[in-house]
Amino acid sequence: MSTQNSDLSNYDVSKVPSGVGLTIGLVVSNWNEDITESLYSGAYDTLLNCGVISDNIKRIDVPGSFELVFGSKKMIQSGVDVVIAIGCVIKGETEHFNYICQSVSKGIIDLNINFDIPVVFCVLTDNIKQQSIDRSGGKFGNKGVEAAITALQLANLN
Ligand code: DLZ
Repeated sequence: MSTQNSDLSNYDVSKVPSGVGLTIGLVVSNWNEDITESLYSGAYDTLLNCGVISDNIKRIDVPGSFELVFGSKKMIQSGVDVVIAIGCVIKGETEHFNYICQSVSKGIIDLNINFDIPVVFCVLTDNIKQQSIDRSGGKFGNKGVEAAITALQLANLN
């Protein structure tokens, strides 16, 4: 779904399920770190705003998006209520982009099928860096904010 010309990160906190009492795991890829840190901040601030306490927001760092699946599995096993996998893959000159994007999306689907703890996909898959900037606190909002809201909705299902 395209986010062109829209900022989907404005939310009404009264319509988001409360985060009070929840423990949330954020798994952060260090590739394109400036982008993933902005996504992390967007998610973290949103969780706080929706009632999650800072002590209940856990963080694991992984080297790149390919490792988000393993990091998310470890986070699930640590006993959190929901996981957000944060990454940014930017297309280069080779096929690497396709392999990483397919691996991480398929891996996160597998985790969602095999565990009862939801894992939210907060991975930007962009052609150029400007598209990532626009979606990590720029003109198209912050996908970290949207991922945090999705996480609270999924935790509420459980
Ligand atoms: C190797 C690689 C490349 C080329 N590009 C990215 C990228 O744009 N975003 C990202 O998150 N990670 C990238 N990586 C690193 C891989 O995800 C992974 O960390 C390595 O292949 C080691 O398994």
